[in-house]
Amino acid sequence: MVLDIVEYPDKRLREKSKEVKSFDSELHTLLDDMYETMMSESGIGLAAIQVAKPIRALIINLPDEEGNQDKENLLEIINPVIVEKEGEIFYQEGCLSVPNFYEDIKRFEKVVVNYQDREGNTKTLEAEELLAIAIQHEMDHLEGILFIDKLSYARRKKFEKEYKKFQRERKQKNTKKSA
Ligand code: Y12
Ligand code: CO
Repeated sequence: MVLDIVEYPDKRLREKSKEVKSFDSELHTLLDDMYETMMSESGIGLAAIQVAKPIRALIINLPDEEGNQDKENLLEIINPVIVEKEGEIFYQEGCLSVPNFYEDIKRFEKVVVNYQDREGNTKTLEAEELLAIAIQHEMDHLEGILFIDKLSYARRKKFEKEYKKFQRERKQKNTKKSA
């Protein structure tokens, strides 16, 4: 089932997500629904809080060299902890909860993450470049942090203005459509 995505400036995105303790069918259904939701919106990563579930779960499905998002490459990451980090990388990030806005953000270039899978098995993942960026972006969501929080004061001000305009125009378009 495709779920509604919580969008900035909704306060729910600021909640700190709670540790997952039950690796049951409810969690599995949520992960399946998150996947459907992410794919329906052309996303490559989604945290549970973005569908209003404040638990420490996230999914990532990066495209391969041909640009195909193969479900075989889907990562379901529960209760992640970064145990090693190094380097620096800039990448133009976007977020399904902050539509129509992209900005260069600085992240660690490599991270090592301990996490659990949907069955509760403990795993370790060594990630670099785009995967490392996606993990850090999604893990920020678990703390209530958005990539726009990392912008300079001036850039954030510009973003707020542009975003309000985007929201206004989208609302107008939708009102016209339903008239
Ligand atoms: C690198 C940088 C950021 C991430 C986090 C995951 N971000 C996304 O999955 C963003 C998806 C996204 C998709 C959009 O829709 C289309 O492109 C059709 C989009 O477009 C609009 O909002 C209009 C914005 C963001 C992982 C790795
Ligand atoms: Co995001």
